[in-house]
Amino acid sequence: MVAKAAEAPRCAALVGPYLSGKTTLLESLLFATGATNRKGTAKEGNMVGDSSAEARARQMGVELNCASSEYLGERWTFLDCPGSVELAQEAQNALVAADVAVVVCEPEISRALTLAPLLKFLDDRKIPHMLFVNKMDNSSYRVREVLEALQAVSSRPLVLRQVPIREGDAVSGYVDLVSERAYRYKPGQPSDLIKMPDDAAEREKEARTGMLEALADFDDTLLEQLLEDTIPTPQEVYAQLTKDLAGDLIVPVFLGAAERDHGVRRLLKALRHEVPGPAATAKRLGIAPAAGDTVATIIKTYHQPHTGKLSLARVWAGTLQDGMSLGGHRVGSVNRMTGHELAKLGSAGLGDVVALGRMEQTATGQLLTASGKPAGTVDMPEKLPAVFSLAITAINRSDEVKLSAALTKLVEEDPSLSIEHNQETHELVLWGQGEIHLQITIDRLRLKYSLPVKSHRPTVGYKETIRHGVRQHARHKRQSGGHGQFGDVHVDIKPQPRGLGFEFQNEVVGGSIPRNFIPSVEEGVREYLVRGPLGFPVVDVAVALFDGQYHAVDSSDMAFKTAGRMAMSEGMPKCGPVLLEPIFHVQISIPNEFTARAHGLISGRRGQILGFDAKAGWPGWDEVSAHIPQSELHDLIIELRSLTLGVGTFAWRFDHLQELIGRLADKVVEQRQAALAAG
Ligand SMILES: Nc1nc2c(ncn2[C@@H]2O[C@H](COP(=O)(O)OP(=O)(O)OP(=O)(O)O)[C@@H](O)[C@H]2O)c(=O)[nH]1
Ligand SMILES: [Mg+2]
Repeated sequence: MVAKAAEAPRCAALVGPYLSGKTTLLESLLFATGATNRKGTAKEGNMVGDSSAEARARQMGVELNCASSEYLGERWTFLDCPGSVELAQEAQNALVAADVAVVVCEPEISRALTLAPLLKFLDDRKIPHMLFVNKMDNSSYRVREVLEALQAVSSRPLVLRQVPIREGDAVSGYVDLVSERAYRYKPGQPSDLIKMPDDAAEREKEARTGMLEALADFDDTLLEQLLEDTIPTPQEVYAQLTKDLAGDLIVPVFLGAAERDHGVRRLLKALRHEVPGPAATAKRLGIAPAAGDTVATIIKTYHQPHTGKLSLARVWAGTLQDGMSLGGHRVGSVNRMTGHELAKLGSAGLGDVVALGRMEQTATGQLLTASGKPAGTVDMPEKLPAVFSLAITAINRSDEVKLSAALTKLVEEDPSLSIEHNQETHELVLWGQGEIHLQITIDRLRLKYSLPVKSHRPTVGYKETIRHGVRQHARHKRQSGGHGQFGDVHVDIKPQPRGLGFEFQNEVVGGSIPRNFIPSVEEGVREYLVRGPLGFPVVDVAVALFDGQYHAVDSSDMAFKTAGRMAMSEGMPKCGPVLLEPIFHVQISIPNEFTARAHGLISGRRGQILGFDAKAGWPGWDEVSAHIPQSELHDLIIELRSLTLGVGTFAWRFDHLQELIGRLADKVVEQRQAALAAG
């Protein structure tokens, strides 16, 4: 074979479902390429990835781990992404900058569906990707069955590249379907070439034919060769595989066990020979650098206690250097990142993934150039809509200002997190992708920023209104020393149709109250409405001021405001106050095998199903729309995920307020009264 010219540094994102073995695979890749000389394990908590306290405590990936290594003279950056559905934004952002995605999954038929959203994301964006079926050391299924289950969730043909060699129950090696060579795994070392075992030969032939037929669908020459029974050369097959991967026409499938280093060197070889380089990726993304310009995208922002802000960037053109200006801001430093460790590089070029120090003004998703001229736009994944929330309060009151600053940093690191200062409930609410997502955030506040917080379920936005009206008279009169206070009002309080809000009308005739005092009456009325007889903000009420009296000396704005408020607090309890609960429009999205369960979930939460339909662009998925009370939404995502292998999700918006009566309403009012009494 002709020696191949070294490629520019390439980047592979390791993605896939929760706990499929991505971080273990990274550990094995770093070991196999000589970047480390000792392998850590998930159990011991000493892998290069997952080094933060939050990750160790949970034995799961909580953020993007970046590490780089050299394999046969070529530089690779691996972006090990967390697999939890609650941290999907992290993986999506990383995938945009990668030349290839290695989708790590388990040989477990019942969980194949968990790959569906990820594979769809990759295919929608035509990101070249391969599957690495991990944990083959511990599988009770045949590869063919696993492949069938996986094919059901992939819109692109899966092309098996290896068949396993089994000795007893254990997988001891593999046959490569292009070279038709058999290998026996050797822990920590390259596999041994062995003679093709007899019992593998037949499976090999059949699988190889399947592979060639899949490729022939995209190449007429290969199709002719197959029809004429001509055997294509390995070079021809590799060339076709490379072309089809780059175009996201096929998904090659490799087998292995990262924990035992099985299949990891084979995977590395495929990466080396078949993955497109950064120039091709830039072109796919629509990045068009001006001649001589330096162009980079920010794929992740970190705030580290010792190093400050770090912007992880992929270079698409030119050279990045310490101290230069990028996007109008000074690059503090150019570093290589390995887990949480940084090494000063000074400069980086096409394809490199580097951590840029102290670029305070830059944000994840930005495409920056040295010249400041645009180089196209990178279509970053949309911010994932929030589906879970918690209200938080600093345990130490004096921490409140610091808390705001820390949360700003956490949101910069994690775009799927957001903060709301709720004006009505006066709560500070964290919004995110699930309970684990927010607990990780709360851990970070405590561990990274020394800010312990308490969290609780956010208050539901109950309101109240009235059923019927009343005419109410109120007089505020006080005689104390010099100036007295005098205000006298007659108001007509009436319910309004739902959604019309509050209305104030001045119907005073003949000057029984001078004009200039009228706004004060309205002010007093509005002040009252913040908390009605049941304890909640009052809506959909009309108040008409139709009569009153005043005193030439003692009347004042203050006195009329007080009279207005008094009229309301005396009148409103007589108007049949009733609780209103917020009802949300919710659109649940699930694979259609779970549609019946979604219906059950909705009725179990006092919801009303409005209809369901096939989800546009998602073959095999449904969308169920419903009205569900806000008080039932808090943990909806938790139950929905547990019913749907984690893939179900929903979108929501406020729809309307609806009367709530009976035991549920009594309980809500009781709790509110108790909370108000407790201050
Ligand atoms: N039997 C077996 N177990 C493995 C293998 N690779 C990983 N594991 C185990 O799978 C578990 C998860 O491994 P990780 O590497 O942390 O998985 P991950 O995909 O990075 O997890 P997240 O980042 O949290 O999604 C650990 O208990 C590993 O020991 C393998 O090849 N065989
Ligand atoms: Mg991981």
